[in-house]
Amino acid sequence: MATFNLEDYLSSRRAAVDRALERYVPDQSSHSHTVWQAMRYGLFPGGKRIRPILTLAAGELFGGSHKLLLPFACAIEMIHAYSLVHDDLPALDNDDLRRGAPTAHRVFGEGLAVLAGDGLLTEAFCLMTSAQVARIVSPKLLVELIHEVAYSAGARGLVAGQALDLQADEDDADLAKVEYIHVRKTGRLILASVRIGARLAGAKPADLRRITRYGEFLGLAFQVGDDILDAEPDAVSRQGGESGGRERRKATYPSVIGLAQAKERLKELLQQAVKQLEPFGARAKVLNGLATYIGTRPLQVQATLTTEEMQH
Ligand code: GRG
Repeated sequence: MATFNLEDYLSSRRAAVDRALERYVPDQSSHSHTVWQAMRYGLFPGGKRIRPILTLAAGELFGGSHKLLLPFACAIEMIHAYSLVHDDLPALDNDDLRRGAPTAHRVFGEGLAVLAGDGLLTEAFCLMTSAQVARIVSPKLLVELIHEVAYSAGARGLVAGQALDLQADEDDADLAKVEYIHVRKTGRLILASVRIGARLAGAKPADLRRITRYGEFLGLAFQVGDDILDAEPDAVSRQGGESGGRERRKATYPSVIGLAQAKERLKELLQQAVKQLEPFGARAKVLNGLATYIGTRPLQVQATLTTEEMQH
């Protein structure tokens, strides 16, 4: 049997996501819609594409096809891209750089950056409700999935987390509050990415519960890892060098429990995530590998960290 190579998997799925995004958010320059250029600027070149890859990986585990999974995977990535474009705005993080390039508002101006974010968010819902999706997903499931995405992205998820983060100050930030913010700001969309893939592919209730717990641990781990990277900007280089506004972000794991404890917590969360996958055995190698991938940079360990190592 061929050995599984996570890097190969990631690059093939990234390419599939990029090809699909090119179709879903085409270059509309013939219509001279500057807003489409600004939307595409927020989407291409992408970052890690971790959320759509999670949707594909969770769906593949239960036999879902890319035809079924890609529209939702890409819609979630479009929502993620919108959140970054808006987060970089002067009113929020006021960042000049994103992924090593000038932020959207630096290139297109603030007004168009706001509209590009709005466009990406609403186009995501156009995509999920498109005729091509409605042909292959039952109406009941479709409504439930769209509700889940909206719930995760909206004022009970991403938007709530971001608002609380904006208001948090160092003096009243404790662990419970930080976790509350992280679960919403970052965790909910990652959880939705995993669950939507599994649900589209018809995962049974017991399996969906396991996948849900995996997604919850992974989503929180992702943000704890991001906090650690922020606290150690020199130790592991952040691609892109964005940093503006980060001084203002006080509600982080390292700021409330210290860097060493934050790393311990990250390890625990990843162990818990991986543990949920045990009943799936080797079939879950991709989701296992993705947990390793997410934990690797912040923990400064090699990409060869094995599932067993994470469990001990
Ligand atoms: C504006 C509603 C609204 C929300 C903004 C995205 C966000 C919420 C804030 C950005 C700052 C931050 C620390 C977000 C947490 C989520 C996070 C780590 C985003 C970066 O995700 P990656 O690493 O980015 O997947 P790439 O570049 O790989 O796509």
